[in-house]
Amino acid sequence: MPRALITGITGQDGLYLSELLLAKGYEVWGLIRGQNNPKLDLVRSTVPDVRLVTGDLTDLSSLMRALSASRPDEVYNLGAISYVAYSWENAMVTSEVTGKGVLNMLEAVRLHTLDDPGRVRFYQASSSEMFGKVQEVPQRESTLLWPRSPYGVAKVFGHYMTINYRESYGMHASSGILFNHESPRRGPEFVTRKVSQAVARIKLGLQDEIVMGNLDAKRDWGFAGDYVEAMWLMLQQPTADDYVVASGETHSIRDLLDAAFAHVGIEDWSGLVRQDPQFMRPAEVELLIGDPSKARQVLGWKPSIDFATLVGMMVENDLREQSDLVGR
Ligand code: NDP
Ligand code: GDR
Repeated sequence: MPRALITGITGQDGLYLSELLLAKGYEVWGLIRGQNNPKLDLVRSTVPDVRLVTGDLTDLSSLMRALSASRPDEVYNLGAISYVAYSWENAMVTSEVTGKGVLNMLEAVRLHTLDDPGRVRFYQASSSEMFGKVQEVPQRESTLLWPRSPYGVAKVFGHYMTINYRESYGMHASSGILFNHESPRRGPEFVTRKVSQAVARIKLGLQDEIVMGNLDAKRDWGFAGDYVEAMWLMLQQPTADDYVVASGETHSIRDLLDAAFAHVGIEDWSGLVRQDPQFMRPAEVELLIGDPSKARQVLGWKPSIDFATLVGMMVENDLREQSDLVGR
């Protein structure tokens, strides 16, 4: 039975990846920071077979202990401070966790596998936020990186450290440059879930309006369940490499609002959405659209869920959740 250790098990991707690996017959271990985390209830109820081990990406010794306890064949490093807007207010801690945390995990794996550096395969959760200011459209593996947030800068550090450990020590370390991926499990601070929740509440008469930031930014959105499959595929390749994972389509925040409101039968949402500077970012990533040809050709990966279906799925889920909350 292959074994995997996942950091970021309580996040959106951690849950989907756990389900995927358990279904494939893996013994799955998840790194958690402590027991007082409300998101742990969801992990315990959704994937009760996942074994939990305590550790923190800022603490190398805890990562070494987690590796000794789980003895993994594959490590998926999904843990990070992942909310871009927050990263300006907390640039130092974002650098420590999202940036230097990757180095800690790589170093822990290196020390754990001195006898055979390729023995443990490593996945790093890199991000389309690394592309930042538009240099090329669509963005691909070779596109120049120009991050626009402390989060993006930290991800660039982690990305190049992963490449460096591969080249320096012969580690099987791959980096997935994933574009935005969403689901009903997305955190409510991210724009898709914020919109799906608010649209459901407006439809149910529980809320009057949504207060938003920049409506002109464009993102390449896909379904998280599809994207974790690409992570796994990367670690099944004979050699480690870097891959863009994206849908190849882009939509603005306005398109997102159109799709979400249309799903509940509202065509004109102009009176229901207000913009407020508090949700504008000091520097914006204006346009993301990825070219997933390499992932398609080498990994045989392609997304199964399109933008409209994704938004519909999220709004439906929030209609159910919000109705249940009111019914209680
Ligand atoms: P989430 O924000 O949902 O989850 C982040 C996870 O990181 C949580 O489990 C959190 O644990 C954990 N974490 C935070 N700080 C630490 C720490 N100091 N030590 C260990 N773990 C920590 O992210 P997603 O699931 O959406 O994303 C997974 C990864 O992929 C992240 O690295 C993200 O940056 C990256 N990514 C995501 C994309 C997306 O569109 N979703 C796109 C591209 C990259 P806790 O519950 O304890 O806070
Ligand atoms: P992003 O996701 O920054 O792309 O990072 P987010 O959903 O937060 O923002 C997407 C775009 O929407 C605009 N926006 C708003 N965003 C939020 N959160 N709230 C608002 O009210 C709002 N109004 C407009 C933003 O300005 C932005 O342009 C996500 C994270 O998952 C990262 O961890 C990951 O690396 C990248 O996706 C790829």
